[in-house]
Amino acid sequence: MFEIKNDWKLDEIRALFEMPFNDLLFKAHSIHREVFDPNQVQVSSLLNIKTGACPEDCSYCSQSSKYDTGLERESLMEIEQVLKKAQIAKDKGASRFCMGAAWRNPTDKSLDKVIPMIQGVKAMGMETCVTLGMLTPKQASTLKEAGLDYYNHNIDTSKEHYSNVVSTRHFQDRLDTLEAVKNADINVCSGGILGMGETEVDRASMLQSLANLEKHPDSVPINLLVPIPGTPFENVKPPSESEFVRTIAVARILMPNSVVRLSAGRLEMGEGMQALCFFAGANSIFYGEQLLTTDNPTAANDLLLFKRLGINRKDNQRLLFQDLELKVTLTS
Ligand code: SAM
Ligand code: DTB
Ligand code: SF4
Repeated sequence: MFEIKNDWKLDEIRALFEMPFNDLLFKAHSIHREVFDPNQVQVSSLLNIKTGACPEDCSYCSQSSKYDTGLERESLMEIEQVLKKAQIAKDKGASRFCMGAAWRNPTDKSLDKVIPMIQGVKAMGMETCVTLGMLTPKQASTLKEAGLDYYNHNIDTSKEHYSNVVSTRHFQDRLDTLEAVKNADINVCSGGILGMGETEVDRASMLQSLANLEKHPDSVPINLLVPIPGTPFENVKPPSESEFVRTIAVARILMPNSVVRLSAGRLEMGEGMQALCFFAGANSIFYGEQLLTTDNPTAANDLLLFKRLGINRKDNQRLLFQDLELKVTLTS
């Protein structure tokens, strides 16, 4: 464990962003090694259990009803189908299964349908995570009673840039849900997206909001925007590779005990960039061919990446990967 600080000043964080790249990475990696095994990366798989027709207007999202993204709407999946997908993810080596729904917030009736999914996935021996939109404190307690391990709810960007990204809710709404999740004693997973026209100061401010929460999120996903045709952000200029890696490094320094997830956007990242992100302190990925509605690297490619980088060779996930490693070796 590392000393936790949650009174970070914006200037202190900006100063980290402005450090020479090598110094910043060295600092982040040194902290990373003190807390975590630097060659271990946690793997989570994602499943969208309800697709599209979302009333929110998040400018990055394929599932908002406000934009014509060509996405086919699907109502809540049946539990049998969900558990089948979860078993596939488990067989491929995922240790956590995260279910997402395109809701502004779940109704109590829909939450009742998600609960057996959580229980079913847990019974398979995987950790569970759901991302269902805004929650009331009572709904958060219901999820806790169902045995939920993690709730994902991203703040997405800085409080200053938030209204340029979403107009149908406020930054404070996100913080309120995070508070409800924390109070229900569910592990918090919260992070953001880079590549939505934000400045470096916005990135610093977003990380400041996460790092100054009363308790740091257990898990911090850093997504690179996957540009979706038909959304307002389809043509926004992405950050440079070093800007992205810097954000991972600063997240690691500010939140030393949190797992930092290199999340959406990995299809656009080469082996070298992902390796730098792992060096800078990322120690989790989304694993499996699909994110929610867009593609992710194949499990076989990720296993090859891990093999080349010597990741997960020493821990017990090696057992889970053994079969697939063999397949990769035979087919590559
Ligand atoms: N509706 C719920 C919500 O918004 O909290 C849960 C699902 S939502 C799709 C989960 C998260 O996925 C968003 O908060 C955002 O951070 C991320 N996300 C969505 N679309 C993305 C995109 N095109 N590129 C990168 N990340 C994206
Ligand atoms: C997170 O931070 N990233 C994931 C998960 N939490 C739910 C979602 C990424 C979505 C990428 C775009 C898509 O596939 O629709
Ligand atoms: Fe809806 Fe979530 Fe997409 Fe926003 S990010 S439009 S809330 S599914």
